[in-house]
Amino acid sequence: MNKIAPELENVRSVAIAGHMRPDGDCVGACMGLYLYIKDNFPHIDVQVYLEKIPVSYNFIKGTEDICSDFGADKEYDLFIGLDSGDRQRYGDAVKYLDAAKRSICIDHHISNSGYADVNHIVPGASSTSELIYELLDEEKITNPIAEALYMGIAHDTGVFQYTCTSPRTMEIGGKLIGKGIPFTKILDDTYYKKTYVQNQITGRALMESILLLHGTCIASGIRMKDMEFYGVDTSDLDGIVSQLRNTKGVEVAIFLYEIKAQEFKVSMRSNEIVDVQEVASYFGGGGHVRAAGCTMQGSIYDVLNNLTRRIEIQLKAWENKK
Ligand SMILES: [Mn+2]
Repeated sequence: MNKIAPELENVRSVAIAGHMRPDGDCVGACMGLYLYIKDNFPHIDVQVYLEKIPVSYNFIKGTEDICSDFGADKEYDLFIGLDSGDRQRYGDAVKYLDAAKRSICIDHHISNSGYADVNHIVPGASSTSELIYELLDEEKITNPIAEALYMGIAHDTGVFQYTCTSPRTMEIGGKLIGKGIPFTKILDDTYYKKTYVQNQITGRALMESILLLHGTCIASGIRMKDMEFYGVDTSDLDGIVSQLRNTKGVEVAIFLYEIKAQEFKVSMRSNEIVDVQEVASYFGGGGHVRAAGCTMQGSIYDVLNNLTRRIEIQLKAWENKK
């Protein structure tokens, strides 16, 4: 697929959906594409399905049109699924994929199984928002579209820092900035600034972190009762794993949070050596080489034991290759 326009020929209704607990890239890509279709294909009935998004993203034009209730059945001519490596990631919105006459998936997860009729998957790309940028006609990218895509690219690259950032990513970032969008404010409001309780829970997670595998791995976890104590929900925990990764000497950071008794969501980040996507996939999850996640059962100690065993295999293999 080179451009999105030919895919929209003879299409009267489009559903756009992204993954559960939508992040900046997911929302940026969905909204960028949504606004583009609204602007350029006014005869198309287009609807975005996403779970509730962080309030700081509400400045993006059109977010008030997002449907977060997946109760109604509807058969769309075309379903466009974004930033989701597998069908389960859509949650209950997967029914719009199943019912649609045709489906397209646009994604950059290496673990993507290619579940749609047309699969545009570029694992090397920084973000789904970057892929969306390439599929649009540059001159038709308005400021609201540029704001959405810029937020998405910036979030998934750690503000143009992670290795997934290519010269092309920077070029696109430059083009979007060139449109005169308030990029400093976008980054401050959606990426850097934390609420007081978000900083408190991050502090707690850092304070209680432990070093494993001779200091090459750092791990921390938050239990449901801690979240209740601070009055936070899971979306308030987003920056913690990256903060853990910023520890000198550490190759892998692991952050766990309890979702029910003896069940944890696991986020992992690595610096240079360990493919955390391989580790996450082994336990039924997925993601990217330097950022991945999965869900695991057992006590915190069981979970950490199982994870570090897989990480150690990779560290030893790397050690032996040296
Ligand atoms: Mn993404």
